[in-house]
Amino acid sequence: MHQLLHCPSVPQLPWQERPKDAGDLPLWRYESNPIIGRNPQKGITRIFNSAALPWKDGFIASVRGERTNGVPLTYLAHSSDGIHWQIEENPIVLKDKNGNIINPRYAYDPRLVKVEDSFYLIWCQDFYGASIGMAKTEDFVHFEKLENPFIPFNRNAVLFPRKINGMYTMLSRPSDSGHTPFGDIFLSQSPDMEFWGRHRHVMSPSGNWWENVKIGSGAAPLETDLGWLLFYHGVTGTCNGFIYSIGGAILDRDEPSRVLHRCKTFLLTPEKEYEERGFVPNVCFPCAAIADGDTGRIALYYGAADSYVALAFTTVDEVINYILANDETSETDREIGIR
Ligand code: BMA
Repeated sequence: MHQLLHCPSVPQLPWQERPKDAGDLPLWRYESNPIIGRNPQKGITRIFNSAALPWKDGFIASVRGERTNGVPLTYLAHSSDGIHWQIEENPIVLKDKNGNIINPRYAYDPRLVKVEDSFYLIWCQDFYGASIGMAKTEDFVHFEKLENPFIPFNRNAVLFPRKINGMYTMLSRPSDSGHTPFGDIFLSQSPDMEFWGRHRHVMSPSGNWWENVKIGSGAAPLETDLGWLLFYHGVTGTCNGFIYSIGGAILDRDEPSRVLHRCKTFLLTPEKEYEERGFVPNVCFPCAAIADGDTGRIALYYGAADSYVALAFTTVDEVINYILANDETSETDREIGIR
């Protein structure tokens, strides 16, 4: 049996047993998906690509709210069961160290990660071009905007939930200014969450067709006995545009730029109406995986068709066994990633 490490109990984790007709893949969908539908609140037309964490007796989420003027901003949302969400009326307000409000012009694909005793919000924002923005909070009331970790263009940043070899560690995906037709996952480290360096290559798109155009980190990695379990998105191109599926890999615990195992098939691909049809069709975009240290259950939150939030389930044992049974790494996966 594979185990989660350093993982708290989350008895309130949403859960449904695997249905008999779930097929071969290790993730199965929540039967009442999507959990956040269209026009969820005044001024917001769609919520998708959003991240959740356990908070007090329930959950808190940073959600991507696509507003009626077309500009995405990040909102907080609250839930007691991880399924039904109350979205705050106004977007998150960020302040710099001196207390000045410093809100981004746009903010999308937020991730939320607890590292030590603080919560970090990470998103894509304008920094004279799309790049990564970061803020820190202890109470979800006051958010301190941190220095931007990277120069443009960059997207899909997630933090590891603890320091590795004494360093804060982040995955990200350097990109271009548009709908980037390439992209590898890289790793960077920082002693203080301000200065980022010691960059390493982690993984590139593989030769497998479902992820042959670009890849990007999805959920913050979960620590297991075998390594860091990473859910990521893998993209392929068709005559009708990109298709986003969910992939899985296991990174070395002490040297996470080394990919130890990588699944050659997707773990989930668009096939339900809410995934295939929407503002951008055929998108499953994972942003958060919440695990329960007691049972090994995992709830994965993903954006569907740039229109909805959906939920899928697995267990640490089931998903790792599936990745191992379909393991295929390349030389650039296995190496440390420095040239
Ligand atoms: C990516 C990001 C995501 C989006 C995806 C599919 O480039 O912009 O926010 O879900 O495209 O449209």
